[in-house]
Amino acid sequence: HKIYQEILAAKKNNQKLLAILLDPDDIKLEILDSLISKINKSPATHIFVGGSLVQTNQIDAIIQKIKQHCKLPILLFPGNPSQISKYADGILFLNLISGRNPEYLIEHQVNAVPVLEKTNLEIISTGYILVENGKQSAVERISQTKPLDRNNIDYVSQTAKAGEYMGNKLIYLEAGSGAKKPISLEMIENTINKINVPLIVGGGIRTKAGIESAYKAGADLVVIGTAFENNPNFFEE
Ligand code: 1GP
Repeated sequence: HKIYQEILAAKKNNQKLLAILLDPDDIKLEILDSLISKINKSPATHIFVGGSLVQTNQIDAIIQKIKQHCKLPILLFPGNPSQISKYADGILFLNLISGRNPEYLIEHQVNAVPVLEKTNLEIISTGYILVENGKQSAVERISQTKPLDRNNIDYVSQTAKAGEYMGNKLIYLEAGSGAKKPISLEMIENTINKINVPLIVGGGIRTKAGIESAYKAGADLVVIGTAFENNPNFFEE
């Protein structure tokens, strides 16, 4: 349980974590080397690999290549069991607890077991909460679930707490990739005050100031996908 223990230790020491999310569909293998060198120069502490709908069969190749040149832990962030790669270090074993679709609450998870048994991945149970952000997200479309109301912050933190009670080791507040509005600071504060497990926040965070304010509000780990994808110099500027 090395990766999770490190996340817990960071939380204890008030050391903030940053994940760069790479969507295998958007990555060309030819530019991966230059992306990896940007990641190595960035403040990132983790790499997440995945997306709601990954169509490529390049996940293994992409992860193997990252492993060769980068020491950061690689966590799968899968939309379904076909996105599991034994070459990663661990997997966010997601439960879409904002939704009411049994496929994303238990069915995919059951189907993932025989795949996971052929790997040594560290499995980290993660309560995944999709919050409405002003436009429909890929998660909403693919999972056929409704996001939670961004104005009902008590219901969001109540959902997070239920996830913790059910055994989730991490809670992930997700506005959706490319969200118009990121998770509000008030929602982050309200949630972190309620839960004891580390809190991941992502979706629609486009600036360094946005990252800093999410940390100040209580996020333990911030995820940056689109901003880095659109501009690999994001962390240098
Ligand atoms: C999406 O939370 C992640 O699952 C990251 O979102 O692409 O908007 O950074 P962005």
